[in-house]
Amino acid sequence: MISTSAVIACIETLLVDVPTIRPHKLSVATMNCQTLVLVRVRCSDGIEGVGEGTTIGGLAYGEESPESIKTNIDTYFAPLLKGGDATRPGAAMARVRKLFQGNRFAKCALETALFDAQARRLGVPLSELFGGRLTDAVDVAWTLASGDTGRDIAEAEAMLEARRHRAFKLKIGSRSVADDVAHVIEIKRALGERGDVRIDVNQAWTETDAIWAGPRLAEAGVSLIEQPIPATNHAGLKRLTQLAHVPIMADEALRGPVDAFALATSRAADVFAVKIAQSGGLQGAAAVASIAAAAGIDLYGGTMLEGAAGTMASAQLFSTFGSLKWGTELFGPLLLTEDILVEPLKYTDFKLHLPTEPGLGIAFDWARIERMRRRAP
Ligand code: MUC
Ligand code: MG
Repeated sequence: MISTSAVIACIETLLVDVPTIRPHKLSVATMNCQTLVLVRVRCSDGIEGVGEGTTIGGLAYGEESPESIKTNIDTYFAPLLKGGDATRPGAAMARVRKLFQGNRFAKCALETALFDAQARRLGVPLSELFGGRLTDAVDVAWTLASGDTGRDIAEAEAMLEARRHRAFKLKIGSRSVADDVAHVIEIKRALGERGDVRIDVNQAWTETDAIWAGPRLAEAGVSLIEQPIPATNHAGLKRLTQLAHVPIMADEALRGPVDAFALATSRAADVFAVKIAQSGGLQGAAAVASIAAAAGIDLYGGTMLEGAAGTMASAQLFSTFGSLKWGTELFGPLLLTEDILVEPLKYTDFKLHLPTEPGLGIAFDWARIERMRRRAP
């Protein structure tokens, strides 16, 4: 019997700035720090839920910043939901979506916290509210993004040795196409069959850049090309997909079910990088996955380099997908110098292991988070 007696008592948002273990270079930004946006929902029955709405490089990657996520939850979403039924996260989010446009990351953070609380209330892992998990562990790729070929090779070797990762995504797009392709080929040559090498261009190429690079990357054994050209150029993505040199993955072009439907209808990608934040939350990401499955498009479990909360929320959902052919990149917490959990997430044998405890299944070290959180100026 579902309890109907709990109401949402309080919604708190926190910004937590955490340095990265090394500079993380994308074509759009170099990250030396990640700002986690945590949402804490407290309910009248004493149950709490936590969500995360983290993005990359302030406003460099998307149209929401950590500060806008916090402000819009505090100013608009929280007052709407306070005092409402905590046992119906779907209904609460339907109200939010009806009244407020956009803000997918903010909605994802809030939705995750509400579902985490409800799953804890019911005593089941979050995955069980989304159809039930098919697996207790998901494959995890690592991103090589130091900007230095030798350092990237050494980093990949260390990951293989530690049995932590064997799939590597290389961030390129900030140098000339020829230099970037040479960098990728050198890394793939060094790793050989021991490492699966993929690239993420973060929209930096023109279509002709991508046409030039495709056969060279195929020849070198690169397995996947992620978002080579601007997100809005669906027709170009489709043309590159049809060239069929290396499978093409949509990332920034995929901002939820509507984009997924459009991309699937025109078969503009071979693979979808499904992200809970980009999809506007867990329900949106589940819909993206269903559209991909219906269209015969492969799935990859993406990240916005979230900390433990967003990473585990993603893992809980991805564990329910019928097929996750390209694994995930849920390594966000490993890129950070500080942990915010009582017990860190478990990464072994190239996988992230899912807990079996209720909700997200993780315990936050609130005293530590309180010390680390950003204070108002
Ligand atoms: C992206 O574009 O995929 C995911 C992994 C990583 O290194 O960057 C992110 C964003
Ligand atoms: Mg990407």
